[in-house]
Amino acid sequence: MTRSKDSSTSLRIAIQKSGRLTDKTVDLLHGIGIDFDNYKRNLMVKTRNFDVELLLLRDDDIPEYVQDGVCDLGFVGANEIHEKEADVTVLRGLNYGNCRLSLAAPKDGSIKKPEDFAGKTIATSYPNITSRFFTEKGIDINILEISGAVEITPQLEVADGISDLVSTGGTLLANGLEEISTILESETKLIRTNQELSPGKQELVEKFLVRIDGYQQAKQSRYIMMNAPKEAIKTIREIIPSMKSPTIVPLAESDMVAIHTVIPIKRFWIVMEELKAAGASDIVMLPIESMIL
Ligand code: PRT
Ligand code: ZN
Repeated sequence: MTRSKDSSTSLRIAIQKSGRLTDKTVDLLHGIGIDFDNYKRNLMVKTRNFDVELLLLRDDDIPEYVQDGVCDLGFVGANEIHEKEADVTVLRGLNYGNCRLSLAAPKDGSIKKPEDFAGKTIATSYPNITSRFFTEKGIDINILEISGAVEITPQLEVADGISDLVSTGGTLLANGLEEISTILESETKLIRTNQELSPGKQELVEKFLVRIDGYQQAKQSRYIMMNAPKEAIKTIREIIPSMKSPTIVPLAESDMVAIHTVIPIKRFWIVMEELKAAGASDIVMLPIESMIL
């Protein structure tokens, strides 16, 4: 289904129509200033302020649509990219939709490691990834390919174990299964077609990436403000690994200053106690919309 080259000038982006990735992908697109609505009712949506059209698809179909150039970019889980063995380029990992494809078996059974699956039947919606895993280990298994409710197959005695996506592990637990081994770690990826893009489209891809990077960077950072005695500035600057030099503003009380800076969110919780010990007070942390470095 390869699209004839450059049949449109808009960048065509595939996203999941309705599922676990949809809300976060839509939030991300809105977050980088791409406006659209009615995506729940339509299969194709034009955006208002960026030369992009969105194609709303089942996640399973996204790798192939991007591979074939029907869509230029796509947002989809690494699990689907690997399962479809899609010939695409991963541009960014997006750190949502995180999960893992794992082998699991009945808790009270005899299967405790991958080798114990030899000669057994594994139910899965990921036959390719699962077969490759066992082939690489030289272990013969039988695959039962099913599209849903994989976790109940051992209870129904149609499979000895399963290979399925896990995030919290609650579903395995509820079905009397235990995780044996992780086959693949997954997150949502932004993928690009390997078909040639026109210079105009390539430029749009680059602009899109700048926005995504700004958004990602902002999500991981916080703007923090605090008051501190002047003599604590040196110590506080050593504690805060700020982006550039922090902003220091004098306060009405002549021996006090306000210090403003940007800090990785993970770091904030580590250094907060140190900041207080150094004399900082009234520490305020604010989310950042976007950050273009
Ligand atoms: O209709 P369409 O084909 O588009 O959607 P879908 O039903 O095939 O997929 P969907 O929306 O369920 O998942 C979309 C993507 O989300 C997956 O391809 C993964 O990349 C990602 N993802 C992240 C997950 C999970 N976490 C997840 N936990 N996909 C599925 N699950 C299921 C899993 O299959 C199992 O049934 O959740 C259950 C386990 O969850 P825990 O939390 O109990 O471990
Ligand atoms: Zn699917």
